[in-house]
Amino acid sequence: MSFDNRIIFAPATMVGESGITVIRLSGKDTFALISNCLSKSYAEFLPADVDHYTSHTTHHGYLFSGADFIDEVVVTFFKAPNSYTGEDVAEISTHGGSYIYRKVSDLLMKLGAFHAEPGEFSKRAYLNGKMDLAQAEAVADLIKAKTDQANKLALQQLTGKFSSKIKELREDLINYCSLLELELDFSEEGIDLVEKDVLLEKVNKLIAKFQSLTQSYESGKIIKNGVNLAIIGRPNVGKSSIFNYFLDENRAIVSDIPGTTRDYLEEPLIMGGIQFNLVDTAGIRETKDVIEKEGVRRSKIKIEEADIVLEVDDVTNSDIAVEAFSETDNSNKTIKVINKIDLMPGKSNAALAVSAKSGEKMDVLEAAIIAKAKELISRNNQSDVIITNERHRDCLLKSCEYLVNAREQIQQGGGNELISFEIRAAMDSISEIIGKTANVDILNNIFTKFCIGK
Ligand SMILES: Nc1nc2c(ncn2[C@@H]2O[C@H](COP(=O)(O)OP(=O)(O)OP(=O)(O)O)[C@@H](O)[C@H]2O)c(=O)[nH]1
Ligand SMILES: [Mg+2]
Repeated sequence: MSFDNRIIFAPATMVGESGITVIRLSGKDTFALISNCLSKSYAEFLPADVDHYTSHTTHHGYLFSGADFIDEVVVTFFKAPNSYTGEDVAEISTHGGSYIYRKVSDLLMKLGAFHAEPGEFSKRAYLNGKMDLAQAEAVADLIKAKTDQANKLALQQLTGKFSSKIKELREDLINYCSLLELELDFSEEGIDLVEKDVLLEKVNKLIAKFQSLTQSYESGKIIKNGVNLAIIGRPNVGKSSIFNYFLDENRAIVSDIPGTTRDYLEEPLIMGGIQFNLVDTAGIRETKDVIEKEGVRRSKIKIEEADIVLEVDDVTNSDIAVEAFSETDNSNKTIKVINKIDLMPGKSNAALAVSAKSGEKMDVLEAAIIAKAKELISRNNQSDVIITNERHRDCLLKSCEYLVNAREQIQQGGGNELISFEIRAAMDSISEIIGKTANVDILNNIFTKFCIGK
């Protein structure tokens, strides 16, 4: 049996105690398979004539494995090509519960269906031309989106706005190649179809467009994956207390013993509609303790990886307090904050002096963090379309390199073959984004990251 003819199935909803579980099947002969186990009668197995059901209709019935009654179900049919995968698709809604799912799964396998691989439904949708590769990737992003912004970007990509932009750029490149190659055919007649000055200007404009799209990834990745916010500082200043305050739970151990946090802790958090990955780190100090030393080393890595660093100090340490108050610098990624202001209320005039214990001014700190995150997101966002996918960014970078080579060729008076070679390579690279030139490895790499059932 060839891969394409296999009937695949997977739960489309979470399996467990719930109202219903939806099990999706896709592939040629899906309807015949269903008719082998769907009965209109509860009392005995009377096969349903599913071949006569019309597409996009829902039918009540009883699922049997031979004489064994499994569950009362509702089945929805989608006939090829008007389905998610472009193949015949059926969705069986059973009662929720893992036992029922196991029984249905055993039955479907007995009837010749196979468990779907992660992302296999979307892969089939792509291979059957129901969506391009960037749109298929957006399906996974949409499922994972945790904020309004991430959701909007995934929807933009899913509905093809991003793909249209890529196709537009690709069309431009195809036109330039065609003209250059056509001119070669007329080289003996000395006909000039492409004015090199005009081409140079067009290539320059394209390079600028590619660069602005590539840069938008800096914003896109933050919107999609969250802002990495690391809380750092010396031992005992209240980093874990601030961490717990924002999470609204006692996630990290807090004690008055310096060096309490050994390894870093990481938790997701949404503030001001922005997703953050909040990291509590070990207090940084010189130490002979091997475990604490390792904690400090890991803290330093987290500082490197952070988009925003919250540098905490203790108000009772007056030297540090003065230094920190004067160095609130909004141009870099650090926000300096003084904690334990409840111990020295006189210092509370400073903008970022807080108390994680009493909650005083913690709202001001939250607002400062959100403002910095917003600034980060808008900083690299000059394009009308935002890249959220590293693979797309890499394809654009590669494509841009070829365009830079093409520009050099034009400037140095290179022949049409050389210029057109570079432009064609640039075109192939951006074509990979929407999957026009994607190979099997690229596809596998993309779809194996999907969840089962999508
Ligand atoms: N008075 C007061 N005490 C605080 C405040 N925040 C934290 N503390 C206390 O300071 C001590 C240290 O707090 P932690 O949150 O464990 O400090 P830390 O920076 O994570 O310390 P390490 O993990 O050892 O680096 C604990 O006794 C806390 O109760 C505050 O705002 N006011
Ligand atoms: Mg700590």
